[in-house]
Amino acid sequence: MTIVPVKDSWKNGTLLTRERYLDWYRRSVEDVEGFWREHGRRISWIKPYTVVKNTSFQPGAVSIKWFEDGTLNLSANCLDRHLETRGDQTAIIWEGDDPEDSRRITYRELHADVCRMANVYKSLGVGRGDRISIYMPMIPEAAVAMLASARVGAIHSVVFGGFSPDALAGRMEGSTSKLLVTADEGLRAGRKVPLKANGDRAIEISAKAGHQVEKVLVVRRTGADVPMVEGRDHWWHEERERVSTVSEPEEMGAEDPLFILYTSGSTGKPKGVLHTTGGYLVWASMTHQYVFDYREGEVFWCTADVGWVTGHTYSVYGPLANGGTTVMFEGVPNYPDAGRMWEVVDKHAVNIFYTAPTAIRALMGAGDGFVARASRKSLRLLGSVGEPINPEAWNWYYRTVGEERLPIVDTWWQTETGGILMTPLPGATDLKPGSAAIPFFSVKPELVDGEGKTLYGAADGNLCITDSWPGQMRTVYGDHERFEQTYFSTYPGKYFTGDGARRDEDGYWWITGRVDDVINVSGHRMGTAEVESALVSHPKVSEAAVVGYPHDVKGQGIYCYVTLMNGEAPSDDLKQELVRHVRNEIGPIASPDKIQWAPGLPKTRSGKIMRRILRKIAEDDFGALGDTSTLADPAVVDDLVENRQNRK
Ligand code: 6R9
Repeated sequence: MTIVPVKDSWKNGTLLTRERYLDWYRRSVEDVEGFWREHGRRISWIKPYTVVKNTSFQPGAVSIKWFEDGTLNLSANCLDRHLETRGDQTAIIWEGDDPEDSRRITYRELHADVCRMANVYKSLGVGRGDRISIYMPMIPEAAVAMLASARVGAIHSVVFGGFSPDALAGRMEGSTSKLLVTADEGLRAGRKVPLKANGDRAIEISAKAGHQVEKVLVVRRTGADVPMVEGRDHWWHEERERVSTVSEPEEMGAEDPLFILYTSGSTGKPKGVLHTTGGYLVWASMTHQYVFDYREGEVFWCTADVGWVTGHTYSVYGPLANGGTTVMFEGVPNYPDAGRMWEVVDKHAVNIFYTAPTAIRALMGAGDGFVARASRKSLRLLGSVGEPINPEAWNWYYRTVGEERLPIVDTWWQTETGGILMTPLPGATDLKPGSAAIPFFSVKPELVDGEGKTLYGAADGNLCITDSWPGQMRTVYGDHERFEQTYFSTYPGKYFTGDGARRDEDGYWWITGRVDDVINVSGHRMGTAEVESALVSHPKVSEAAVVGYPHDVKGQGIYCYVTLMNGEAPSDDLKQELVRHVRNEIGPIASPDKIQWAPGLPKTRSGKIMRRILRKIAEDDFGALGDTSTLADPAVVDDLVENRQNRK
């Protein structure tokens, strides 16, 4: 296996040398409180904390609190405290979908707009503790809406603009949002996305389910003529003129909720992951600085949409907390063509570029010519996140994009973890393609086998984390029991990540992928249960089972086994109708890649679908179906295998 040793140029001027990492890591686990008592001060507190850590992973008593008696305001940390030293520095570089469209916003301007939006929120009757759903394109106003929410002490729930009205409705109901912030339309690859219309529809759906969203704030993006409901809907550009640019930030407790972000799990509806203010911000700012070795004045570009946790922590909060310059990109990697990313890198002199393997694979497929068209000379560091990166994609990223001069940080983390937990550190770690390398400060990973027995040395197993870190989620919004059940009951006393991992003989960590019923499609988490419930909500479908299968670009594709109602005839038209149906129910990211008609599904005698077998069939791995003797009707497997083979 190849190892890329740390280059001298990566060590040059780095904050974390190998010695310092080892020294700090040791202290961060041996004297957790002392370590964070010191590093918690990197952000500004209104009232300093005296208590650092108060956490328990014990089943029945899971409770996570960091810096609990401190008070602060997150937007003041990201804005106000920078005004004196860097008011005129660019905070956000916005790059529109159209290559002609871009904007630079200084800290002073961003601060003024956030204050205005905070004042608009207040005028709409929204404040401390209220929930705000944000359904926006990647425009600066999305960040403004988030920061303004934090400023008034509200709790935001950002919903990815690619989600359907149904999905948005479920999230607005789940969080009982009072306000929806949206735009007239979004713009992606030249195509318009009817955000306001979707929002209207979602509000109707929620109202039927008994939840009334009271107000809608609409940002004008494309200028489309969208209907406005008198008394309920307000234009941001009009309200903005009526309010002042002064807004006192609310003094919040460290453990006051900051945001809810819905994410897919192995069962049931998406969970509202809740993050609070103090610990999250410390973690966001600390990881952003050290993992990316972020240096004063650098331009940082995380390509993630703010609809995902990566967009929260590394497009908005981490870089702004550190007084950095962050790029927000509205478009997609292959529009107008596959050279767009590298063009943007040159255009805005990007120093750090952080993206997902799925994008890397797609661009790799488009050929090296697009990369060569740009100089990329500003780049100093590359990052990867969202799914395991295969060695081929890693090597292309390293050789072709980075010309073997840039380190790659392959960062492993989750919505639940708030920020990066495992990663190489550019000036300290030799790189192994595909390995997330080593744990960040205070992160204590552990491998356990199926019975929960701890594995030592080089081993393969289920990845747990045995103690808390400041950025950890605090609860599932409104359902603490589900929080304990999902993360702390499988291996009592440990946080179970849902991922499998391997630790090699050098102590490097390799994430092998989800071991639960979550699939990772283009770096986005999708619960197989969600897609199944969308499929069975179609009148012609009686049953469905969904599994992931290897996909060249997306990492995993969505493979659906569908049993039709008695008397319904399978057809290609019906397959297309089902694809459309799932897109309407959830959104385009949940589009089934393959549908296979299944006269029956392999089930145990107790009625449990044996997904293990379905995964093997989807992977064309018929030799490894394993024991089918516990099935209620082993013959269904033969049927499925035969259908699968005939399809070719
Ligand atoms: C940040 C984010 C989390 C799941 C996680 C894992 C996978 C993320 C990874 C990775 C291998 C990496 N994942 N980063 N797998 N290597 N560097 O992606 O959050 O959307 O919640 O997904 O993504 O399976 O459990 P989220």
